[in-house]
Amino acid sequence: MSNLIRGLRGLALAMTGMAGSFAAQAADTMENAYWNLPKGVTDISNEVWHLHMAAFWVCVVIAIVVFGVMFYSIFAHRRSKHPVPATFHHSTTVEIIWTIIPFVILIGLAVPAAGTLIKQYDTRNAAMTVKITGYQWKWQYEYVGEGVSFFSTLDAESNKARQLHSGVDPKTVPHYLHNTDNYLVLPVGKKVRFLLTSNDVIHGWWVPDLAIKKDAIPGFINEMWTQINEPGIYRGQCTVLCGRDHGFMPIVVHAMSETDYAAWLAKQKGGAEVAAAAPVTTTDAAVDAPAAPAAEAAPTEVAAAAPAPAPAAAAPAADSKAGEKLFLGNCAACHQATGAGMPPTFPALTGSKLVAGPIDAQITQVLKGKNAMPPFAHLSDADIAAVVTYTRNNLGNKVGDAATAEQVKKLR
Ligand code: HEC
Ligand SMILES: [Cu+2]
Repeated sequence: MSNLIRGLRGLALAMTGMAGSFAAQAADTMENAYWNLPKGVTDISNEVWHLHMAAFWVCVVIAIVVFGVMFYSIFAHRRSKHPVPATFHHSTTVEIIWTIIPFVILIGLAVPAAGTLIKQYDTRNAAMTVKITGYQWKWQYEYVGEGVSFFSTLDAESNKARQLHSGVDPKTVPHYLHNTDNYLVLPVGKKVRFLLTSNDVIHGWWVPDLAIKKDAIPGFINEMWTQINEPGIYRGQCTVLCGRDHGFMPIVVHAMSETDYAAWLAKQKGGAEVAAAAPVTTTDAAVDAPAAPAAEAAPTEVAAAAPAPAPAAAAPAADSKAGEKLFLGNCAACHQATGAGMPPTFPALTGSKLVAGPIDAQITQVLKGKNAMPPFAHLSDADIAAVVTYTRNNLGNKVGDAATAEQVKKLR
């Protein structure tokens, strides 16, 4: 007898143990599954994840109950068993019950969801602000009040692999279409406010690990915020169909410790100051200067304000790395990395009459755009000069002259 009890108790223990470990395993799978919403790295993203799971399990239970009753009824009351249907109708009690239960479920989901939503919208007391501007097809990040600003475009490797007949297997490219040239660097443990807008069409800024997703709308400024708990690299992308290259404007956030962030910021500022102080004419020189690694990332105002006398000193930098980078980031999507273009819509720059002709005409076209070519006025004078110089002395062209930042400034 006591043996039987002991045996039963053992069995019961084993069963609860199994159920417990199964539940733990299921919970673990849900947390780490690539197909589920990621739990993310902020308090808000954790709250969002738990809300999502709560709603999911409520749906699972409702589905089991509703389909259970339905299938049971279909089977148990089939016509072969009950040829004469029952004639009852209308039950006030049942109607009240099936109104109250969903009402309670909805309130039960809405109350915590509203709490999280209110927190998500509370952008007060932020330690810093980053202005994000969407462009076709890149993002600009401005560290408000810091004088640091830069563009973030698809990384060169992904960009190369995505070209038609590139011969590069995208599977060999790390983080294919999910990598950028410049990361948005943020400190962990600090509340960061974002001001989100767009320069052309509606874009959407989305980083799942931060549980942030909002539209960037021209003429409007949307606000959002985050406070990242763990250092790391978090990837996202534009989520609003924003034109032909919508799929090629990823987002990469690099969260680092406060001290690392401070060092990074100081470096960016140092670079900008060097660029502003350097008495250079050709942007190639400014951007290529080893002392100014962040010159491309320098805010437009700083670059434009650079004292730049001595125009004659400009030498065509035929192998300008900065010009090449700008070309790959801004122009290669249409004109191809080789300059071959995609005729008839996107003309070749190799052997182009405009490129071989007067430099002012080419600068103007890059500034103002023409037909299907968008304007690039958002680039700094220095950057436009660099990219124009690049096209005139590379891609099979040998014009031999160089554009200067002042020329660009005059033609704006
Ligand atoms: C979205 C596609 C697109 C991008 C990006 C683009 N262009 Fe163009 N580009 C065009 C189109 C389309 C034309 C032809 C315009 C026309 O004449 O109707 C053109 C024409 C040109 C021409 C004149 C070619 C000729 O012989 O007619 C030059 C030079 C040029 N682009 C330079 C650039 C530079 C420099 C950049 C990067 C800063 C750039 N383009 C980015 C689409 C683009
Ligand atoms: Cu977009």
